[in-house]
Amino acid sequence: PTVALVGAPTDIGAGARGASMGPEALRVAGLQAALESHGLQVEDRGNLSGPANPWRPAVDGYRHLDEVVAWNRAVHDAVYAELTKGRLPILLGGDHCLAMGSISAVARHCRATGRKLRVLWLDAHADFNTSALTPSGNLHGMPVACLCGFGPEALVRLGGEGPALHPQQVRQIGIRSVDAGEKRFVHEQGLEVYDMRYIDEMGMRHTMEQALAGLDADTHLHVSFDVDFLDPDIAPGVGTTVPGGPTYREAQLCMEMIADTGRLASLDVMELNPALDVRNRTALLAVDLIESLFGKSTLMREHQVRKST
Ligand code: DIR
Ligand code: MN
Ligand code: MN
Ligand code: MN
Repeated sequence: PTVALVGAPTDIGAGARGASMGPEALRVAGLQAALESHGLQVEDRGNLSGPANPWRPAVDGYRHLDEVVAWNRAVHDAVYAELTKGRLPILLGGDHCLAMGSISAVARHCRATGRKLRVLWLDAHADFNTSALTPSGNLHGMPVACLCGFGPEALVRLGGEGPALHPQQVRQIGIRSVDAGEKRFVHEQGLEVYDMRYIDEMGMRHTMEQALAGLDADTHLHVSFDVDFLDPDIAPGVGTTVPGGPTYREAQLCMEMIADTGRLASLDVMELNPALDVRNRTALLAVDLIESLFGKSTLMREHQVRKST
């Protein structure tokens, strides 16, 4: 299908300013040309707009709730429109709170078309805080909880009636920073988490086999890629670095195994912060990984596939 790029230039849910420049950094890093070089048709829809970041303290456990709602409505509407047209939307973030808008649109599309939905959440963080649990009030730490129904009405109902997701539809990969109350809540809700300890012990190959198990021809696979998933040695350009993330090859294998399923139907690329980057290298790495997600393979594998067909 045709890929549609949708920029959401805001840091409204983050704890550091600068993710608002993420969409442009990904464009400058050559995202569109890279996808086109693999034979994909790409349409850049430009950037959405929304309220400025007032940089205020939390009120009742949320920072900038009204502004976060406004941005997520814009994201929901744009992503839903692309899915309806049969496009494969790529949301260019922007901070990770905007995954509420994109995934609520994806869930609504799946309900309308009778498809199953699986969400892969690639992140250093579980993003499963609530207003009662959050240490920061930053809504980029809460999107998975809100999507599962644990959040304010206006965010839980972005995509219509009821929560967008059941916790059972989510697989989290790369997790290594979870707040104390958040950790208890993750266990209570039964989220399937492949944390860094699991990846260290079992390897990325086994991890991805588990996380991708059970996908069928009827499944819409959504990948929500928080760039802080990656080890900060290779990806310094994010607001909340956590040491001990996947290496370059582990991240590539993760993306390649997702590509091999042939089920990828929508994508978020979030939390890239050019203000903290070094000569746009994190954006360039993100583009490299997105190429793998869309089927760029290693030379040996392409050779083997060609021989066997
Ligand atoms: C922390 C940091 N768990 C919080 N979260 C995220 O503020 O809720 N950083 N998502 O990227
Ligand atoms: Mn569709
Ligand atoms: Mn994160
Ligand atoms: Mn995140």
